[in-house]
Amino acid sequence: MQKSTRPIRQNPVSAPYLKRLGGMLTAATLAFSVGNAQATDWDMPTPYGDSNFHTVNIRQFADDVREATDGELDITVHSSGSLIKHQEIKNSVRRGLVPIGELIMSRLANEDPLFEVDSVPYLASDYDQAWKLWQASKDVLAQRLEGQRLKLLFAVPWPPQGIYTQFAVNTGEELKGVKMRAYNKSSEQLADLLGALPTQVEVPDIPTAFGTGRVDAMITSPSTGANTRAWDYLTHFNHAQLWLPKNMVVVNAKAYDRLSEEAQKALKNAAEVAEKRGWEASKAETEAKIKIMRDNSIEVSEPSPQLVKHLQEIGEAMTEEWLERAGESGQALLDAYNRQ
Ligand code: PCA
Repeated sequence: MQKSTRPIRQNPVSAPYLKRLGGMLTAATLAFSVGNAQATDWDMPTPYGDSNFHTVNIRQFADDVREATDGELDITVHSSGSLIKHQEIKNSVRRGLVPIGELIMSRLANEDPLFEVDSVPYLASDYDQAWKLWQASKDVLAQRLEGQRLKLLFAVPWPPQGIYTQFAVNTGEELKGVKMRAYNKSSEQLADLLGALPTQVEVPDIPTAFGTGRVDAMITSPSTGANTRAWDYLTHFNHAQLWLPKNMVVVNAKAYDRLSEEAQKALKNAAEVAEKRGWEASKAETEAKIKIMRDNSIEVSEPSPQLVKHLQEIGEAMTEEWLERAGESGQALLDAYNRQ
């Protein structure tokens, strides 16, 4: 575990507590009472780094909760998989090892294809469509998580996914045999269908994976490209806009139930605000990070018509294959999306 980023409290008795308790008590009883007040510390792991906009957003979320509860609920964010590795975050929250955590939704694809719906190529590849898909899917996803005693608090998309390479890509054929970094089932499947060689690599491990030659291309957003300094090992970004995968924040239901009603309310309010703020930040992030890449000499291009056609064909095949796996609930979700 890395050192905690929790701010050091100079005085265990914060000003709001003092105000609430009034001047009736002596300092000694005050310290004692506050020690017994229902102050709750929550550790919150996320796989992503400090400079990432998702991490900035959840830190703000933690600050909002702390402020709204007068310190009653104090969430400490642990970034870059430092507390718990990405693959363990969901189960750690489920088992109560940590009360809250953030992870990419599509990581749960293997346990339930519905969690992968936001990563089907070209099903929802701009923010409007992604928002509609989220509206159509959030209740059913929340229900599935509830079955595991998890509460889905909010979700925020990454910018549209594209392809980073060490050469200009004109057709899909050129990606054959390329060692492609992937991060979920869909990116792996897409790479496979292109004839590339997929390898799963978590974001904090990207520079090493390129440095050691384990990969020589990657599927990700302008955001992660810029955060991992893609220009150190790549030259081209194809803004293919394949899909917008979402991160979600989940809470252990028992830990949630143990909170006071006010703290539960504060948590829900802060989640709602964080979701809105996160979607806006994500939109702004796309252009801002593309500019940073250009400034660092990455050649950014739109996909050629041949590449679009190739990727769309793969997308159709993947949608069909996804529907087969997702069955009736998958069809119901797509119908709800199409009605939005
Ligand atoms: N960044 C994360 C998920 C999607 C994205 O844009 C990653 O590359 O793993």
